[in-house]
Amino acid sequence: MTAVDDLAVHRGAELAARAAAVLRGNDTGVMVRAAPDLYPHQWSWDAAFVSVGLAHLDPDRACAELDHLFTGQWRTGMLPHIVFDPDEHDYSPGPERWGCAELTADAPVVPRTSGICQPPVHALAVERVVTLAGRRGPAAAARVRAWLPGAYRRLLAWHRYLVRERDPRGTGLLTIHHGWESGMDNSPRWDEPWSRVAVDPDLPPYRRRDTRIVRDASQRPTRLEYDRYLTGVEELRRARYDDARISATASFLTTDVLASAVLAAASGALAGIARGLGAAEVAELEEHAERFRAGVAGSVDAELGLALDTDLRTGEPLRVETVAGFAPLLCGGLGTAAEREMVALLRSERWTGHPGLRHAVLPSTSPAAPEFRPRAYWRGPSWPVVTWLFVWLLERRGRTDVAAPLRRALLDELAGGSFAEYHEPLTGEPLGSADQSWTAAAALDLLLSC
Ligand code: 2M8
Repeated sequence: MTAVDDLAVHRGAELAARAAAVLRGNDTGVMVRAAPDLYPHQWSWDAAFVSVGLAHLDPDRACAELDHLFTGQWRTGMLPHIVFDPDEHDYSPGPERWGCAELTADAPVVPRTSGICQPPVHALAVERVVTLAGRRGPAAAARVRAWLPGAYRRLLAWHRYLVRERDPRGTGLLTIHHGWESGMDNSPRWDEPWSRVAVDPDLPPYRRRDTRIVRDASQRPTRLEYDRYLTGVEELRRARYDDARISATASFLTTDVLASAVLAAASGALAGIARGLGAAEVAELEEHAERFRAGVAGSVDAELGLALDTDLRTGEPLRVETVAGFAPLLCGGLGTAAEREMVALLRSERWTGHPGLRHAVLPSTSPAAPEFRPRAYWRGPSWPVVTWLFVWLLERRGRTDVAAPLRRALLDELAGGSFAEYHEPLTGEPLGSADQSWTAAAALDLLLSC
């Protein structure tokens, strides 16, 4: 090992130690907050990512994190996008605003939860927790193996909910009821459908926490955007969170290619877990994986070369160049030539090859697109967790050739050690919340899994 290698190893160890300290610092004892101040509760896909980070430190704590999320699971099988910390009252929209337990018997009374969901990365996380526990020795592996059957039943109910309620016609594409369900809150993917949502004239007043914590308003959604998001929540309340009623009445209703690709990959992971447990649902889960892979592959737009969401209220594709368009790379399903073209696009000047980028990671919107805004929430900045998801699932599919440069660039982006929620992609400036839990989890996984 040369002196330079030595230094790199030392810096990597230091960064991993700081990432571990972030997860410990955000741990309330029962859940890891998504971020220390901005997001003081447990978010669904954050918890899955966090469990992978935790599995590097303490696999039992990783399982407990997922178990806590499972306590919020609805009777329908839905995993809600937020499980609220009962001791934290200053977050909007909070549990009273969602009013789930008051409006439907499907929601748990304890803990309080939101009434929507997020991309189903959980089975992928569990697959990884099992692998990482295996590396920590026979005792840790045995404890996680003992935990696995219970987690499997929860995940099966979650996947069956998505397939049954969010793709009732078997198209291989998930429907979402609110932009927040995509996890990419005010991505320009959703501008068109939100533009048709008239703000409820009787919208109850609200006090935002985000703009008090992130003082630079340009980094957060605008007042009008937030009014529309909360109008969307009011509509879901009026439908009493009933999926069929929402499909019939909600103003915002779209497909989500990224969540669909995640479901395809996660169904493959869950089928593997089922096989290992000798469970009866292997064929069912493999069929889900196949159906959603095909749905995602079938959404690729010939002109843009990206997979597109569809506005289900107009039937029109949402023609915006966002990172979600690379969804087929997460789950496969394109033919060899089509995948080659998509990888070439990813490496091109419209994306990671853009000459202005500080790091060749994935920005949330193409820097060459008219919608690109480098500081605005989900409209241009790069989210470390998103690039990590691509690295992880590309490697899982054996595409290490595509993952390797992303992995290197992401480690460079993370080297500053602020564990920022997102970065200005042209300067690398950390933005949003510092010490974001899923960013720390990404750093731990990248540093400790090579
Ligand atoms: C962001 O979402 C919340 C609302 O749910 C927000 O904007 O206030 C998104 O980035 C979402 O994907 C993430 O799960 C959440 C917590 O990190 O923050």
